Amino acid sequence: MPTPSPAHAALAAAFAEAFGHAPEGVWRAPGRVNLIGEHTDYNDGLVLPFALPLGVSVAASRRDDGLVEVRSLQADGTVTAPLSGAPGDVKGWAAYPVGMARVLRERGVGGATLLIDSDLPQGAGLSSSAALECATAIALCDLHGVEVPAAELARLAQRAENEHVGVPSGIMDQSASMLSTAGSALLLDCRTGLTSNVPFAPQDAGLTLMVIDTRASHELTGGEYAQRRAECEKAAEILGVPALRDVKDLPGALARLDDPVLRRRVQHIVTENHRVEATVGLLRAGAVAEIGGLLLASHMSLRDQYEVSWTEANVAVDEAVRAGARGGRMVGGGFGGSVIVLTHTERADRVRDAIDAAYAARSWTPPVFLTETAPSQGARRIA
Ligand code: GAF
Repeated sequence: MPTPSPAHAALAAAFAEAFGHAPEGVWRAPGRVNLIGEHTDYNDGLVLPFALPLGVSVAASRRDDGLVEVRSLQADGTVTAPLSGAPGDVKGWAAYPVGMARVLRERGVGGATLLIDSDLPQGAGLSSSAALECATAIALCDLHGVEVPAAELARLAQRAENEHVGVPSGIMDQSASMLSTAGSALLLDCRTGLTSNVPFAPQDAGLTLMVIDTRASHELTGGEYAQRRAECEKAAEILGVPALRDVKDLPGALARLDDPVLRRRVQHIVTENHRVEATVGLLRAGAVAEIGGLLLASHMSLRDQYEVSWTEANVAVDEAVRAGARGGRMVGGGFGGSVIVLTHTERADRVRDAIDAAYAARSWTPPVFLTETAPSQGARRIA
């Protein structure tokens, strides 16, 4: 059994105070940063995320009365819901853990009392939802002695989000949270489910990967995400392929699409899959600095072709490059959230100052530069 850290001991103590008995354990699942491969997951394509040290912890105890009871240190009130309930009867943040418990019920997993704590910034596009689902999933499975392989738990967590929260998200975030390994990014083929670890240690090459919360809040429930997904499905249907991953002749495909919006979406998805492959090739060759140009190309494609970037992200990336960074891009679903910037470590202060100054000149809420960004381990029991 791992030794509890002070934060986890405090969560266990808060659980005991809230519910009158000690939890049976504490479980934790991380948020993620996607190095490259954006919006490719629901097109059966390639993604390359890594897990952050930041995440969601869950202190929990088993219950056998067909109920799940959830409380969060970041929210008011307690939600108690039947495992047999229907999608939509629980709203807000509680829909994620309750939805997870309901999906797991099909595997013979019962209920629990859960106290949740998160050190992920809210609305920063770093997958706090997936972390919450995955931490809940491993806690419930452990408590009820049900073994489900991690890749399958990721799929069940995706289903919980799709069916019980109503967000048609792909498989990337839950896979990153469940399957990541410290020191590596996770190459995931979203069609086959095959994964491999790609060592990612920019500091060994004198580089820093900055993760910057642009303070423009991100929401997947807004409808734009679902619209992008529908556009991709429509383009694939017109082109007669199972998914845009299968488009091999890009000019030929573009010539067959009359709608300029669909042409732009296809352009992004097809080229983004190639950028993931190129990034993996460079990382495996030990040429970390060279991925900067690919990050930048991804950003421009998400900005101009996929049209999911936002003003603060564009300014942050532009300023970073002007200040000498190797590259950078928006990460996640878009319309708010975080950017990453790859820079030589000796230039990191200059890059940071340039972004801060650009924000100040526009009177924007200052960005937050995350300090804990090392590629970390996926979901696990911690106490
Ligand atoms: C969000 C979704 F949840 C992921 O599945 C993925 O599509 C991502 O946006 C874009 O790459 O994080």
